[in-house]
Amino acid sequence: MAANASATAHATERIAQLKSELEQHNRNYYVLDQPTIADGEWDKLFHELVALETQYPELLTVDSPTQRVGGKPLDMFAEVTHRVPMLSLGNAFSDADIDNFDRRCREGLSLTDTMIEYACEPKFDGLAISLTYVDGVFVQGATRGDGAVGEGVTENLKTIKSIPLAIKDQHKPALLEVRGEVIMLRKDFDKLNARQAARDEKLFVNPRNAAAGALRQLDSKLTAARPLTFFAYGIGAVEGVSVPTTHSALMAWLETLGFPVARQRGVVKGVEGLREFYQHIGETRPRLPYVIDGVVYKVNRFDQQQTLGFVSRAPRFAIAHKFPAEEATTVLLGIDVQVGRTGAITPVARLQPVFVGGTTVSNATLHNEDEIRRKDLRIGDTVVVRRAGDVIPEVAAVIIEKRPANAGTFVMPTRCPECDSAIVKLEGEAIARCTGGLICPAQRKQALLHYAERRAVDIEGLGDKLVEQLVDAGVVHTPADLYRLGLAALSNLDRMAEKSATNLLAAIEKSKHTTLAKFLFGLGIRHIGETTAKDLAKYFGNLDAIMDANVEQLLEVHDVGPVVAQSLRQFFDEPYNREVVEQLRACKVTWPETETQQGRGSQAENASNAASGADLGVFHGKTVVLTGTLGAMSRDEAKDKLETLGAKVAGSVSKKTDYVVAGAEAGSKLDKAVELGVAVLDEAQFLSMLSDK
Ligand code: D41
Repeated sequence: MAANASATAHATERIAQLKSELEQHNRNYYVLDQPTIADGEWDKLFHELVALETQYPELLTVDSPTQRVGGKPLDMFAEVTHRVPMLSLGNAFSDADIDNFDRRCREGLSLTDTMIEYACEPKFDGLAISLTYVDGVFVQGATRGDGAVGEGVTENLKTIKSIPLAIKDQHKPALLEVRGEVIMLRKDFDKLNARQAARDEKLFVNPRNAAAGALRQLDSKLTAARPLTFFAYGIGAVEGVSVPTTHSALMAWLETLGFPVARQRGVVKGVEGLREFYQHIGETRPRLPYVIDGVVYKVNRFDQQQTLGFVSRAPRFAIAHKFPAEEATTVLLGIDVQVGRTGAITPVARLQPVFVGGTTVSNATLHNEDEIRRKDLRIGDTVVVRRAGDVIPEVAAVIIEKRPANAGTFVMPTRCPECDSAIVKLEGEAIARCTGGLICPAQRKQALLHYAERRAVDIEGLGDKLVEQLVDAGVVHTPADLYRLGLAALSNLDRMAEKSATNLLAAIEKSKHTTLAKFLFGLGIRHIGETTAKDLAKYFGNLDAIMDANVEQLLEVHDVGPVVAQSLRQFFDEPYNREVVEQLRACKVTWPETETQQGRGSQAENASNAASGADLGVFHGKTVVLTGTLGAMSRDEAKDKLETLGAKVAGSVSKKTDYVVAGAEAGSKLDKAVELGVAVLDEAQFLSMLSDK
């Protein structure tokens, strides 16, 4: 027994030593950016610790570095009420806004001649969180949520190596809440996207989205696989320790406790000082290791902060000074057109590659012909390209003075660049379309992707890169060809491992069992969205009845108007389309069918909904929230448009929101959307969805 006790004592000591060494190395690497040990050495120490903790499970503690790897997946995040609410920050966009801020602060503090001392720091573009330490040990982490209640993401936060699991101090406070932002460093973001690309998976638009997605995983092992970083900017509740009396001293103190804080901090006096700081950070911004969207100014002295207090949820003593959307000038090399699933032709600017807003931009959408005319774009022009946060790059303006004498005008092609079919523009429509239908390879690719969508027959793993290869290699022309694929054909493709090929074939096989509504939706008939497909399936019960119905019969269906009925008729009158349907049936794509309900008088229940029925599109039946300023239309116009399309326009973002349309200077609703994982559309995406019904 004595030998046992001494072995345990020895293990206890060694575990403590390993924990402290490993956490110090973590800090050196992730916080100080100065690694002092080779990766292999670190692994050795780590595995020694794992072995000891396995042998002596009673010695395992929550603050052990072995607890950073992610644990069991959760069913949902718990609600966490913040002990001290997490406030929001007001925004300033101009010098005048800053003058006003400083004046209000001076008035609030009755200082007429003295300059206020401000602490200045970068504004990280990430997700605000709160970390709770009890007796120096990290016990709970939560998102900001609405400021009062957030989501418990403790397990996910533990995987972030720059977040200390235990406070590095002799006098550990009984309670300390540390507030800050979770972000992804640019280099980690680039690596992550390179990995996504290599796996043929979707790329993240920006570090903020990548970080938000990672933090919202219910399975912390998935968070652990994404490289996140944390920076502290404040505190919440504190007990059992006296805190410094200024913000700058607080930051220095947090740093000694082991928390990462921004290096680019400053203490300045008066508006002039604020302006200089803003200018300086603005200049260094492109070289910073992280994305920032502005700077934050805080009255440095806590007693003065207290005097100033709050207006609603925002402190009077602090403000975020936002940077304008990043802009760069480049040359418009040409204008190509892109063909969408329904043949919509979108002009795309080909640009001399330019680094702006965190990425290299070589294309920008031009929406439609009218937009090009409105902006007076000529090929060869020097243009201003703008990219703010998440949004698709856009051509903001032309620098007319730099226009070369031989600048060319854009002429909408009359034939599709992909299939040479005629391009037509109907009266009153802004969008020109390729008339090639499924003969057009571009439309065919989109049609295949649409057929494979989750809301359609759902073929998991059939993404755009794969479809591109399959169509270009001439292996797949129609959805039916998917069911004729074998291992041999797939293994000839780039980057297709046998395992993924087998998985894909299994997913294709599985998709053979579907429903009539999903199948019908999957055919990608113009104007036939998910809801209309369901209504048609319910009304007619079987496919033949739908294919053979005349316009009058189709008009009997709930929400089907003349445009939808015409579109269905046109589709099924095309022998090629019928042929594809027959091939799919021959490939044993099946669904439960019922006898036709036609004429059984099921219309009564639908009568009240028999709106125009035309133009059913992506927004039909969806809940949409508008925020920020749109360039192309007023908010009321956008609301009208959406409502005409059958969407509900709501005033606040919740889990039930389908889309948030974020215009310029979108604020807390956008934050909320990101927090809840609601799809966010920028103006360009919104406009393109409005026109591509
Ligand atoms: O870097 C940031 N995003 C940042 C956010 C920062 N440097 N300081 C901040 N300070 C505050 C107060 C003054 C209210 C403590 C903040 C935020 N708040 C904040 N982040 C998200 C909402 C509020």
